[in-house]
Amino acid sequence: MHLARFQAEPAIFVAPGRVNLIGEHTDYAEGFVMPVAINFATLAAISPRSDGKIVIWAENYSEERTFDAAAQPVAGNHWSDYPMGVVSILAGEGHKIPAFSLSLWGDVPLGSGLSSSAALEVVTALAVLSLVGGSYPGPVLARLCQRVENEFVGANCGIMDQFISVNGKENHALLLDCRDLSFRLAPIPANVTLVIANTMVKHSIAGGDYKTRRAESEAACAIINGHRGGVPFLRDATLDDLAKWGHEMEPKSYLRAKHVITEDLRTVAASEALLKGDMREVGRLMAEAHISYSKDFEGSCEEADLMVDLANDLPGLIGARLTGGGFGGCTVNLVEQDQAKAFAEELGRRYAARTGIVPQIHICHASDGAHRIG
Ligand code: GAF
Repeated sequence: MHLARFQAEPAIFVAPGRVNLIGEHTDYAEGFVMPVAINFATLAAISPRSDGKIVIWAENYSEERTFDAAAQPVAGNHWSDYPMGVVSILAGEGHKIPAFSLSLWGDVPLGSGLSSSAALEVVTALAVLSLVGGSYPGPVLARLCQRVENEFVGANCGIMDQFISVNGKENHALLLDCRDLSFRLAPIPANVTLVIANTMVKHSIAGGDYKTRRAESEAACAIINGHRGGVPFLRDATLDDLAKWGHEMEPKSYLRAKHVITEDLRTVAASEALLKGDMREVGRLMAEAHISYSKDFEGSCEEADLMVDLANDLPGLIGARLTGGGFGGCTVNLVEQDQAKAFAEELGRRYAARTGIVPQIHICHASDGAHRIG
């Protein structure tokens, strides 16, 4: 398609979406997360131009946008904010941005909490860097793409989504320490499958709820820090701190902090269990994490709670929870491989019968992070 549209042979890159097994709303608190890159991805084809323009074609929207390569891009609440945000951040890092044609295509379902925007940022960054002859270590590239969200798009997200899109590994989950960006890979056993169930309730991190939850949890952290210092982030807080000073917090702040503090503990425990191949324990921790996300963090919604409940007694289930930024989107289910097809069909049938909404249910596997494919 790129060749036909732009009459130029492109370099082609891919960056995956992600599902998070456990560790929700802990990344911006410098805590732990355990995501997996999935086999839904965004592709970018890029070739140089000689007319001083940046022309971006988005196949999914059947839309083309043109920019002046020498001008400072401005956000416009449009899909092109993501690629142009990358251009802006890379220019700020001292790269001279050339004129180019970029074609984009993706199958990460939009607004479903599977990080379609992180995949778009990461794939664009790789494509543009290939033209300017630049490269960064994975964690640095992820940080640059996070800055696209924080500084250009205006979404106050953490590092998880960009990090896993860059650094994911086939058949593995990645335990990330969001403080120093060190990580460990834990193999997902060959007889275990990821079943991702889309509630079809749209998710967005640009909206107010994500921001409010983050602010509430940070307010609790400030109270603890005011007492004993050395707690700039909830990563540094303990349940003991909550017991001592929780009564000074707004009730909602207390609950948000309780979720984040316990979620960090669960995430580290889940990664150790996964490394030992103790899937029963991983599943138990996922179930606990969902309850905490729903009840304490109030980050779920009726449909996602229902999707988790409906999965709970299905044959083959290891663990189920709402994944990603929350308030809609997808649940992630770890399921024994030989049961996965029947599990997906029955879950879809049950959910449709209860809600009247036909969900999309995907049987997925852990994939490699972003790379060049052509
Ligand atoms: C969204 C954000 F982009 C992540 O940084 C993370 O905070 C997640 O929500 C919640 O765990 O995906």
